[in-house]
Amino acid sequence: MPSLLAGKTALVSGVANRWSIAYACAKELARNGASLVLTYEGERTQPEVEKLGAELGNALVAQCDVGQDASIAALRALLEERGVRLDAVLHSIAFARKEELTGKFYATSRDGYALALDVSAYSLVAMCRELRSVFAAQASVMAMTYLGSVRAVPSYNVMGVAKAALEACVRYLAADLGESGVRVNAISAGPIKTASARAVGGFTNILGEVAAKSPLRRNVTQTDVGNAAVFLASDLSSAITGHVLYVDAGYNIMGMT
Ligand code: 0WD
Repeated sequence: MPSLLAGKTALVSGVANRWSIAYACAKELARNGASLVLTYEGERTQPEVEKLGAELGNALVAQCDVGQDASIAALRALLEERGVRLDAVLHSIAFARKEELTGKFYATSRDGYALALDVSAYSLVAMCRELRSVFAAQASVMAMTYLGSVRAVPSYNVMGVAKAALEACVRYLAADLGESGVRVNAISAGPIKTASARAVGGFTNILGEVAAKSPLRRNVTQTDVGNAAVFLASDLSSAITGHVLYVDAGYNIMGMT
């Protein structure tokens, strides 16, 4: 079988543990021939990410707190020093305070709103700006989003607003970076039980709704999303940019069921 990503290097952010969507993406990217750079937020996640990085074939593991420009710049310096050029970059990071992910959206605090948008959306802009100098020609940047960006999903609240901003950032970045051959896309994944997802109030109901009402009558797996990441990282998607690719068993197309 020809390796779709042979000779390419992919940086994957947002691996926290084995259930992280980013971990499945890293696994599928590696299985299709990519060399990996995995980033972790801080000391809390470092040991697990180092362990998973070793399992995935000696990935280069580095710290990057996307809430800090200096941390992203330090990552760039490390990549420059090692002579690493990035053919693919996956942003798989989001954060909102747990109390903002339940109850009424209008209860969102000013600083909770700013924090959610900073970590979950602005960070993609900062990553693209700071890492641009280590992008390979025709690099593919991908960000993980969710339907709550375009529909009001109970409890998703401020994270829906952050995902709307993230998707808009994808379009503006695609417009900016296209002239250098760089593509920027989002994957809108269906709900998957991960540590972050469990913070959303009533998450089990969301899973049940998709299983019952999506055209394919099932939920998606981390591997479904990983396969889409392989496609977007590969030359098979060479003319696709600024796009939101739904990997949700078709749930987003449904009106009344
Ligand atoms: O249903 C789901 N799980 C969906 C998730 C459906 C559709 C989209 N997504 C999105 C999320 O919003 C996020 O953008 O996919 C992305 C990955 O989410 P995940 O795999 O569900 O969540 P998780 O395994 O918790 O990984 C997210 C990680 C954080 O994990 P913890 O559990 O430690 O909060 O994002 C990382 C962190 O490791 N993260 C950061 N990394 C660097 N700098 C930062 C930061 N400032 N903040 C959080």
